[in-house]
Amino acid sequence: PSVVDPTDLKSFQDHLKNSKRILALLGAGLSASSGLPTFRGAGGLWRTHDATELATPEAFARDPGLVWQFYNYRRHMALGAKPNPAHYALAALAKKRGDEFITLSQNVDGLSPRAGHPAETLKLLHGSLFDLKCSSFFCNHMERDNYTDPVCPALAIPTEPGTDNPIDTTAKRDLDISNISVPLPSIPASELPHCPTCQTGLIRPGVVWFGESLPGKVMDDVDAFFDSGEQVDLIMVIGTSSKVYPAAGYVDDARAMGARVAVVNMDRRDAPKSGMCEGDWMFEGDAAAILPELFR
Ligand code: BJW
Repeated sequence: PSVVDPTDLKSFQDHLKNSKRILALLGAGLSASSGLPTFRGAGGLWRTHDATELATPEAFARDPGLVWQFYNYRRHMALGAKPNPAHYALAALAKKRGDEFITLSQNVDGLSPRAGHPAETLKLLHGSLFDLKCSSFFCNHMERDNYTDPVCPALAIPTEPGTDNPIDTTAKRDLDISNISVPLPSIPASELPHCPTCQTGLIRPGVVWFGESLPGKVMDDVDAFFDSGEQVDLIMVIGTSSKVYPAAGYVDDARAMGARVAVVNMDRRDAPKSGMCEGDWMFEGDAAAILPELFR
């Protein structure tokens, strides 16, 4: 492409209009202005824990009550949050462009579906907070769209008297699981939800933790998009730090098929790993303000 200003709205809009195969890769920054914290950087802590350290099978095996408190809290916050203008702008674009456009979302908060994003072209790479599955290796139990809050009575979140505001216990409890000398407030496994199918396994959130495979059907759909061999015209990388694979790798896959890259992020240092190339765009700021402009 000829030399373009990486912040030029018009050249992006022209390219979007002329693009036939388009991808969007979404991350937690998309939902930041809906009030949901991101994983890394400011807001990346839950109580005293690094959020990414709780998103592992090892953390769940060690202390399922702690991990469930984290996910139950996130379910509660996501249910109370509303999709923002960025979710709606993407949903409208998806409706308009049909199967020319697929959205690969790392988000588990349910806000894109609630904004009306068509399910057929929304690929939830990391599952959903509202899917529940059995943690037993031998059991396939899975329940979709469970919005029970709290997920079980033992996980009820204390609220400020007379309000629905969850009490912020950050300062009041030290829950550092990496330091066993700190007494842990624990919820015994017997009080957590158990699998109705096998009766023995603990129920866990239907999200993808580190070291786990992404959902098979989702991977098949994404592979089919890339393996068709057809040119990809554009990938939009929105509100993600591009640090987690395989999601972050889709940018290079799209580039290899001819795509130009448009990044929307509060922080320009979080450009994809392959860096910025000639012809790419970088729109720095809040996705909720930028996307409605980009898709106007
Ligand atoms: C705004 C904003 C605003 C803020 N507007 N922007 C290749 C190389 C190296 C390692 C690996 C590799 N392949 C696989 C791995 C291992 C691992 C991995 O990637 N590790 C890296 C950390 C190095 N990957 C996996 O384990 C994956 N599984 C896998 O590959 O299976 C095969 C396999 C198995 C075993 C061995 C090897 C291979 C699974 C990854 C699952 C990730 N799960 C989580 C938790 C999901 C459940 C939950 O929600 O709790 O997914 S971790 C967490 O990170 C979550 C997110 O989806 C994901 C990405 O984070 P995201 O969305 O980018 O958020 P942030 O916070 O990082 O960034 C927010 C951004 O928004 C920032 O840039 C802000 O600036 C910006 N922002 N406000 C616009 N208003």
